[in-house]
Amino acid sequence: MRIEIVTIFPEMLRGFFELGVIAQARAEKILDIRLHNLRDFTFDKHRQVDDRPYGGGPGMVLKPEPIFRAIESIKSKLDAAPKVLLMSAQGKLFTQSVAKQLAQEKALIILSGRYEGIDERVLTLVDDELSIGDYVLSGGELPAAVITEAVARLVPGVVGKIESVEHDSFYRDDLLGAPQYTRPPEFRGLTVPEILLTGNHEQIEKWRERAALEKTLKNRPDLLKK
Ligand code: 4G0
Repeated sequence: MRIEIVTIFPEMLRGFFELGVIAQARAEKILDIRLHNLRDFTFDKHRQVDDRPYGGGPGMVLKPEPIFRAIESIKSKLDAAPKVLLMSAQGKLFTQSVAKQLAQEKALIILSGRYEGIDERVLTLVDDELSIGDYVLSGGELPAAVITEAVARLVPGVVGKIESVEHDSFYRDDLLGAPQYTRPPEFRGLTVPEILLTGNHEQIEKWRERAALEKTLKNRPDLLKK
């Protein structure tokens, strides 16, 4: 899968994609992630990506021209038509189910917006405006990284065994994962539930189901109502 990210701060993201499962998948050519500096698509002396808002008001607004040029340039080098996503605090909520849909695409272009604003005409290029949750950040760079990782993990071969993806919380979207323990059996007076030490897999499975239900009730009662 190809993922093209357009941002004014590519350096915020470079290191993130050079570590862990994403870096491994890039080295194996399963993922082709490319960062583009929006300033490279300006042609004026000051490489200006933003300008004052029409109608007045504080802050600066991202200009349409560099964004149009960036997206047109990227598209011209792709074999398949990409889905174009805009990271925005005003977008549709990004969930695991959206990640699964996006993981079916051959190519994505992710445009990282800025808090102050973006010229609305850019939306004519955008298939979906996405938000990773109800909070505001200065820019869409971290949301772009979040979406890239969540989608990339679902691309076959990126996460070692498919089991490691399927056993995650949210593999089932109605129940959180059961608590996990490792050695030692007692640490600073804190013990591991006896049942897990017995090797009785039938009883262990029952315990895990109940424990998962209790955790879901405590942390995410909204999931149980569904
Ligand atoms: C507001 C995404 C903020 C509007 C981006 C961009 C949080 C998120 C921003 C835009 C962000 C999130 C209209 C492009 C940039 N903050 N929750 N800041 N537009 O996903």
